[in-house]
Amino acid sequence: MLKLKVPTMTCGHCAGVITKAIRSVDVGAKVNVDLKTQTLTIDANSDDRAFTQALEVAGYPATISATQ
Ligand SMILES: [Cu+2]
Repeated sequence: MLKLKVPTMTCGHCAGVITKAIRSVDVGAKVNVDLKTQTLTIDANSDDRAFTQALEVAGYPATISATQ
């Protein structure tokens, strides 16, 4: 499980774009968005960097707050 902090994620539109970006890396990824804490939780088998890179490209730079 990967937990990301995405400071620019502020609304449902952002959440949709971000979810799409994550699924473009791993179509089977389980994505959970918490807008209140601007936190993204990803349950997938792909490389963490692949997700942060996809988010960067989508315009939502993220920082890794936890891996497990
Ligand atoms: Cu938004």
